[in-house]
Amino acid sequence: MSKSLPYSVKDVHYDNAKFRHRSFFKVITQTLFTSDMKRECVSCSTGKFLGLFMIFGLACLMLTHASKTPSVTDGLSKGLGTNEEQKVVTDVGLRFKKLLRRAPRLPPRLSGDEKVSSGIFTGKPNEHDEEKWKARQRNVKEAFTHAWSGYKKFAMGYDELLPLSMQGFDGLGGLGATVVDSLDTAMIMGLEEVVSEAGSWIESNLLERISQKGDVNLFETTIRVLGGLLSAYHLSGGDQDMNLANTGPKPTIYLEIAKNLADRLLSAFTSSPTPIPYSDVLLKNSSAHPASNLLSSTSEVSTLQLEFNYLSAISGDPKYKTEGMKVFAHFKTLPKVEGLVPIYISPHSGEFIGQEIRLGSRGDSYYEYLIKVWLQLRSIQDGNFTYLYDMYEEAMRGVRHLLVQKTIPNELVFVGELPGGSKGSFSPKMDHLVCFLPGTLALGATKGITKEKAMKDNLLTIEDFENLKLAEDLAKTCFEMYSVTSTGLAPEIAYFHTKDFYEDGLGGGNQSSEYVNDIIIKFNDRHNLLRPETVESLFVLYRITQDPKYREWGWQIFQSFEKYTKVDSGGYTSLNDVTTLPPQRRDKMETFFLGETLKYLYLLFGDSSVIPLDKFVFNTEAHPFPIKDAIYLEGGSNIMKGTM
Ligand code: DMJ
Repeated sequence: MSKSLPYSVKDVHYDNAKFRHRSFFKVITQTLFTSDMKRECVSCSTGKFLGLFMIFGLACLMLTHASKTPSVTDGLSKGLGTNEEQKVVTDVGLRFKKLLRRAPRLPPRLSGDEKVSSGIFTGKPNEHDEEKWKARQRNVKEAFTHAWSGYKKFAMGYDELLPLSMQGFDGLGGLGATVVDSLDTAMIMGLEEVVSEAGSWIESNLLERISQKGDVNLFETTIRVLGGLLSAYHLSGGDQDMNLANTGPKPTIYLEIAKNLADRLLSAFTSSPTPIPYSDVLLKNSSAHPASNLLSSTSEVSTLQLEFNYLSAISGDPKYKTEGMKVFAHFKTLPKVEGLVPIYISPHSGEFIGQEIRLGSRGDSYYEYLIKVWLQLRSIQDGNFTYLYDMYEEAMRGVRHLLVQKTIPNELVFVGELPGGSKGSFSPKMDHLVCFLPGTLALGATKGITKEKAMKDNLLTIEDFENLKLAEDLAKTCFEMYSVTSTGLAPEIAYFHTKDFYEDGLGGGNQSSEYVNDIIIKFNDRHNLLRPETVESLFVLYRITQDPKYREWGWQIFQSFEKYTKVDSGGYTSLNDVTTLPPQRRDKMETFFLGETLKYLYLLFGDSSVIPLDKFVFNTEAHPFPIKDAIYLEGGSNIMKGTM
C-alpha cells in the first residue's frame, strides 16, 4: 500500500488554521503577555506602556470604523453583524462582546472564489437556459419511449430485451423485470400510455408469475421488482399525498402484489440459521437456499432494508422491517477495517469471509444503504438507528484514509481496492459501480438539502465538507472515465496510473482527453452495460451544489448513449468495447437503463422540486420512497417505532 498521506490529510484544501481561529483581542494579549513579556513587565517602561496603549487605541478605531456590510461569514454566523438598523453604539458594544467571547468553532467557510469553483450557484438560470434544459429533458423522454417501444415490440413480459436479435430474455427469474423497473420512470415522465401498458401487464400477469416461478436472486428481485412495485404504489397515490398516474391499476393492486412477493422472499431470512439471509429464493414454494459457494454478498444482504421498511410502513405489518433490520444490527457487531467490510459473508456462521474490500461489485450498496436507511428512519427519532449513521461515518473515514489516491500525471482522485484486506496491497482499480459514491457522499453530507442552505444554517461538520469535497473530486473522475474513451462511454472497470502502477498502450482511445495517460482500460474491462451510477451521482450533485457543470456532463454522456447504443428497430444496447470506433455491440438492454439511467438523466435536466432529496430516498435501483414521519409513525400504526 502506498505510504503517501491519506486523502483526509493531504487533499482537502481547507486551511486547518481556520478552525483554530484566534480573535484579534487574543492575538494582541497573547503576543504582549507571553511568558518573556510577563517577566519583563514587572519593570515595565513608560515606552512599553505607551506602545500597548497605542495598539489598544488602534484596535478600537478599527472596530468602530469597520464596514457595516456583513461578510459572508457574518451573515452565516447566527445573527451577528447583519442588522443594518443597529445604532453604532450598540454595534461597538456588540463588537466588544464579540471580542471578549471565545472564538466560535465554526466549520470552514468557502471564500467567494471557492464558492464559484466549488459550485454554489445562487443566481437563477436565465430563460434561454431553462428552455435548453427543457428541450434536453424532452430528448431523454423520447429516448425512454424508444427503449420501451423496442421492449414492448419484441420482449413484452420477458425480463430483458435483446435489441439486436429482437427478442426477449429471462435473465432475472422471469418476473417481467423491465416492466416493473420502468413503471415509475414512466409515471415521473408523465407517459400515460406506458403507465397504462405496464400497469395492466402487472395487474394481469405478475401474481401468477410470482406463484409459478423458480429461482430468483433475493437482492435483484427486491431492488428491481419489489422496489418498482412500492414506488409505483406511492407515485400512483398510495399514501394519498401525490398521484402521478391518471391511468393504470389502483395503488392497492401494487401493494398486494408487493406483499405476496415479499412474503416469499422472507423465506431467505427465516430459513437461514443467522440473521444473514440466503442469496436465492424458490418463489413457487417459498423456500430459500444459499448460492453455490454457500456465501452471500455483503452488499446484497444489506441492500433490502429500504424496501422492507417501507413495505412494513404501508402494510402495517412489522415483519418485513424486523427481518431486514436484523442484518444491520448483526453487522454492527462484526469486526471491520476502519469501518470497511469484506465483500462476502456466510449465512451459516454470520461471519465475513475472506479479506477483499472494495466499494465496487459486492461491496457498493452496503455503504449506500447505511446512510439511506438512517435517512429513512431518522424521523422516528427514537435513537435506535443512530448506529447506522455512525457506521457510515466511520466507513467514509476509512475510505478517505485507506482507499483514496490520486493519479499521475493529472491528479484525478479515485477509490481503489484492498484485495487482501488491511494487510494486503492497494489495487488502483475502480469499477464503474463505485461511481454511486459521489452521490451518496453528497447526500450524506447535506441530508438532501442544498449545500447553500446547509451552510447558511450552519449544518455542515468538517467531515461533511471532506465528504463533499471527495464527492466532487470523484464525480469528476467518473465523468473523465467517459470522456477518455473514443465513444464517450465509460468502461466497466478502470485502472489508474500511480507511482506503483502503469501499463502502456491501454488508453481509452480519445487522444484529445487530458487524462489519456491517467486512466488505463484493460481489454477485458472495455464493455459498457448502460449503467446508471455516474449519472445518478451527477443528478444528486447537481441538486445539492446547483452547479450547472453536472448537467452539462450528464448531457455529454446522454449524447454518447444516443450515438452509440441506440438500436433503430427499438431499444438501446450494451457495448463490448467503448474504446474502438465503431464500437462492437453486445445485444442486451439492462432493465436499469429504463429504471435508473434515463430516470436520473430526466430528473437532472428537470425542475429540482420534483422528487426532492430531503423528502424522498431512492433505493439502489432508483425507485423513490417517501421519507416522512406520518408514514412511519401513524400510517404504519407506529410499527416503525421500536421494532428493533
Ligand atoms: C443496479 O441494479 C443497481 O444500481 C445496483 O445497485 C448495482 N447494479 C445495477 C446498476 O449498475
